[in-house]
Amino acid sequence: MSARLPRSPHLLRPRHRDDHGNHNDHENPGNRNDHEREAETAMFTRIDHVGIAVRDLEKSISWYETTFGLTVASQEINEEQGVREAMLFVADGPAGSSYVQLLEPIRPDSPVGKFLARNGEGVHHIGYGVDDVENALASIGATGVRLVDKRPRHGSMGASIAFLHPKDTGGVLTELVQAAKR
Ligand code: CMX
Ligand code: CO
Repeated sequence: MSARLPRSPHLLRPRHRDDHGNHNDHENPGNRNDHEREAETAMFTRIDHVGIAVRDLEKSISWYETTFGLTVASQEINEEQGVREAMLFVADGPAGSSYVQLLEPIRPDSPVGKFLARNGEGVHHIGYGVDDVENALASIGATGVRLVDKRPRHGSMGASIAFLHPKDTGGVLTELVQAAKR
């Protein structure tokens, strides 16, 4: 089905690696290296966060603080998403910061409530950083991947977010995150 739709150069661009897992530059001799070209063309700029479903937010925050020494960057309730949540800072990178997002459902019929009932606690989704979430949605949608959100919604720390359907992304609920301007 997706073969008939316009294809995004972002999604189809192959990554060249040699047998040792290193990038090679055979197709681009004497030119810029793969990392430089990827930085210009890749849709994802970083892993923004890993979302984890938890039953008791305070208990989980304490465990992450005590065990891994992480600190809470923000804590909020997102009524629309049906969660109480905390972002725990992991690291800064050139394209922005990375976090662990702990998610406790505020309603059993919410996405995280249903996930917990079915699977118990664990990894719920991956959030990737993008420069422009509307452009990313248009480009990904054109490949035939179902968009849970056709328009961006309000996410943690003022970000604009949108989800892709896990049934079209290899079973991994995938979130696009355009961080708030600093
Ligand atoms: N990861 C992988 N698969 C998932 C999933 C997840 N997190 N959540 C649901 N699924 C799968 C289920 O296992 C189920 O598969 P089967 O049909 O094979 O059994 C299927 O998707 C349908 O599951 P469901 O529980 O009936 O859920 P719904 O169809 O009602 O909703 C989805 C699924 C993805 C549309 C919904 O979870 C959603 O809208 N998610 C995006 C919003 C969200 O997750 N918000 C919370 C986080 C907020 C934040 O990060 O800020
Ligand atoms: Co998230």
